[in-house]
Amino acid sequence: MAAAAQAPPANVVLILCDDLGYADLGCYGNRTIQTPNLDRLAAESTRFTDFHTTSPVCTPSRTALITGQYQQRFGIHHADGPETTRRYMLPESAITLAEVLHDNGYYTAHVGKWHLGEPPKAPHPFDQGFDHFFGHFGGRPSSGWIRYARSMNPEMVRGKERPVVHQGHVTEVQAKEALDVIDARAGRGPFFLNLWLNAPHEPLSPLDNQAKTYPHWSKEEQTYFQTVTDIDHAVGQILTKLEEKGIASNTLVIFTSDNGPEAHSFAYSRGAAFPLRGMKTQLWEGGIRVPFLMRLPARVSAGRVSHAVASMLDVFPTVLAATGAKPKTKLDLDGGVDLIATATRGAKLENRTLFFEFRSQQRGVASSLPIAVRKGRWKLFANESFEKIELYDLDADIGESRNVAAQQPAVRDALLTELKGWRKRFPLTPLPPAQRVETPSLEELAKRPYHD
Ligand SMILES: [Ca+2]
Repeated sequence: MAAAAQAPPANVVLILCDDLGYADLGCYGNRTIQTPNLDRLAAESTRFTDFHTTSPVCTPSRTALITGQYQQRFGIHHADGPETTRRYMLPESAITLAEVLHDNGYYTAHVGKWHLGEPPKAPHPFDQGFDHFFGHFGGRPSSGWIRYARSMNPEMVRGKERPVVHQGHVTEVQAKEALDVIDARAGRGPFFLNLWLNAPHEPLSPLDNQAKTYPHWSKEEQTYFQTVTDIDHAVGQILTKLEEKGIASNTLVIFTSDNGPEAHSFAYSRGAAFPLRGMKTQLWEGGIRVPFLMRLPARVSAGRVSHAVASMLDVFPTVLAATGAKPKTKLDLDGGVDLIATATRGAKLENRTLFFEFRSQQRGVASSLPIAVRKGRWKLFANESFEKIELYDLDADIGESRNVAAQQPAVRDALLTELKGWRKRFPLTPLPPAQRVETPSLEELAKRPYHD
């Protein structure tokens, strides 16, 4: 105990991918995409097989990660984006993980995609507890404007400066900044590096080496697979850097994704979620169950596979437990648990209840029912009036293909009662007004202020 008390607080490197599918990594069963560094990380980590985001799209899922609270508290129901007609932002009143760590003496850096609202209308990451910002505010690199987004030579914003074009692929650019942060901060007190990679979200660009790595696949598949392999390369560089700096043994590394894979009708998106049903924008498992690796040598079991029913809501309390950071005021978290204690004990958390909601339609993609509840092996879906009900037994039917609501009335009614209780706590709120915003010209964008 004395040694533990003297150990410096753990650093935190949190790597969040964008739209990375449940089955996109070798360590999650993909037999094509090469991810040797992530497979090694998995062998040194506890690997979760049943980890869920709170939403099948970016902004709500990221909100839950950074606040430990359901996104419904902030009225966030969909991805923020000027061209999706509705705007969402994380208000300054939210207490973020970065704020708590900052208050406990951590240097806090955000690198990569933010997507919690675009300044100046939304709070800047500096107002959400970060000391350092390098990335893009919208859903895609460059500005939030889809027309100008690109993954090669992307524009990035540093602090409150205007965006600047950086040479190279967006993953390389973001990884380089992450390495620079580690170089600058290692040995100077604890740090929190929040690396939210844009990849493998669109826009994807064909990459130089893809045909060599994946010779027998279509151009679209090659592009997507190489994009994931490049994420793997970036993670390998970061792990090596932690070792070189002598801080790997005292750094919590988390690797996950914000939601399931994009529909294959989108350009180069070829993500996989097998054996799960569904994808991004759907509440079937493929939209919300994602890879989750957690490494903290000496405190997290290496090589363990955890089947715990885990959630993005758990990240906040897990990081607090790993770092010993204490919030200034009592936090009002939404049922998240410390996964280090859980993973180490091997508990399955079968009695906890997780809730999911996604009410928007995506063009060309089927919709699941809009609200769902998960408890142990069971998952129940409902529509907003609770007239349509589906119940799936995930232990027997991981592909959610057989609705057993009629065969399991007791389970159905118990979960329906829980779902109604949650709905009462987080009432159905109207979506923000739809806006049609004209895409500005590049000249107009160049004049756009990035700070007040
Ligand atoms: Ca996403």
